[in-house]
Amino acid sequence: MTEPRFHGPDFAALEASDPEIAGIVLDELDRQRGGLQLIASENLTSPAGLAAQGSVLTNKYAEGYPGARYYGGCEVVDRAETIAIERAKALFGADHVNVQPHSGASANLAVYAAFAQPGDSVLAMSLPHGGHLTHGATVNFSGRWFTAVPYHVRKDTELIDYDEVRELALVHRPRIIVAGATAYSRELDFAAFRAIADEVGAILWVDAAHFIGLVAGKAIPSPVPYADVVSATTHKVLRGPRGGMLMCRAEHARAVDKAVFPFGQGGPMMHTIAAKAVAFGEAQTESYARYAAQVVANARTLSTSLVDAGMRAVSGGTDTHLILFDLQHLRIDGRTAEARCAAAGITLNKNAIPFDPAPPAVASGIRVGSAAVTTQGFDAEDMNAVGSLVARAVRAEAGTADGDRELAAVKDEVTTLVARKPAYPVI
Ligand code: DSN
Repeated sequence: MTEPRFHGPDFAALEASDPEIAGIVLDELDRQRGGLQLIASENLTSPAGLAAQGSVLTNKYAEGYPGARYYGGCEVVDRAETIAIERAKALFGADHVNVQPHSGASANLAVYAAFAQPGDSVLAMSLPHGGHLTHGATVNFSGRWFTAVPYHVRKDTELIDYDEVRELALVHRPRIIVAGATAYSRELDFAAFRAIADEVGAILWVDAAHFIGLVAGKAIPSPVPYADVVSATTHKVLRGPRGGMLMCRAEHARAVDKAVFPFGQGGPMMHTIAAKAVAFGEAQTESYARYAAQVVANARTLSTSLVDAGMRAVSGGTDTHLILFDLQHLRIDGRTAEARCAAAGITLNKNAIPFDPAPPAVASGIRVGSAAVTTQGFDAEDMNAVGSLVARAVRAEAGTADGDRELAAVKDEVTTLVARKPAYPVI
């Protein structure tokens, strides 16, 4: 009989050597399983992906790229990175892929490094209207080192104002135009962005961090044919490990690779890259395509359910995995709603809405997403139940006897709901 190959320590080893940290891991598993996870940027990575990430590949230094490393002994991890790249190229139809960025923000730093010089202007969605810190916020490197020109959504439709994007592009002649957001629930018009970028000679960068998993599952159109460069994360709808990636046209391959390493990063995380390969493999399956379609269907059901319960969906609904709700007419701010939901076992986040009169730490809205609960197998009936529970929690006045009773009742129902379709049922 041959001995089984050692593939990494099992959880018992952690429990034996460091029960304190082992206990935290188990507590977090209980937290993820015990409540409704509605944060739009989160998901439940597969057990196979977790195994790859928790593997001995973490030990290897591999500065450089497959076949051209600055360390010996990279022949095995080269195989993992090459498979990750090839799977991503096939999945997205990209000319060139870089799977080394440690995070979405690191990937975005590399885009600036590849395509712009400090002081250049960059046209991107305003953060309060749904953009991202790395799209020119003053507290971020992007706002400090580049001249950010923000575009907005229209007040009447709450959809991106493409006329304003074009007008600003003609006035400011930006080096880069960014399409992408963290709190915008509608499909982006990549063709419109491309036409504007071509008119002013700008690079079109699509930050697809939020929705790349829907693109992988063919649930929404792909930005790859339109963009010079696409940045993304692998841990949101895509359901892989926490990390980033870049895709670009062949002509930009060298600039993008040099911007990731050596400009922005040193050694790549080979364990995470192996887990990215696992996620890309999983995303090539029919069952993943069904998952991605269900994520959108579930977000729409949740949106309808909460609108029926008296909330206002920003832009009237969703085409994706996330929805933004304006709570102003309920006279409940986002911070209060987030806290009430937390007390009921529902995890979501307060979020600024376009033209928000409240400061970001309070915010007038909440953002919800369907990726994690869909991974658990939630269907339309479950999402209607989720909508009703969220609506009850948001309205329950914590600190009053009635409110606390209601929050406890909602929490009981949340516990029953998630127990029927638990996260990680096989662990
Ligand atoms: N922080 C992420 C989100 O929640 O959308 C984006 O980086």
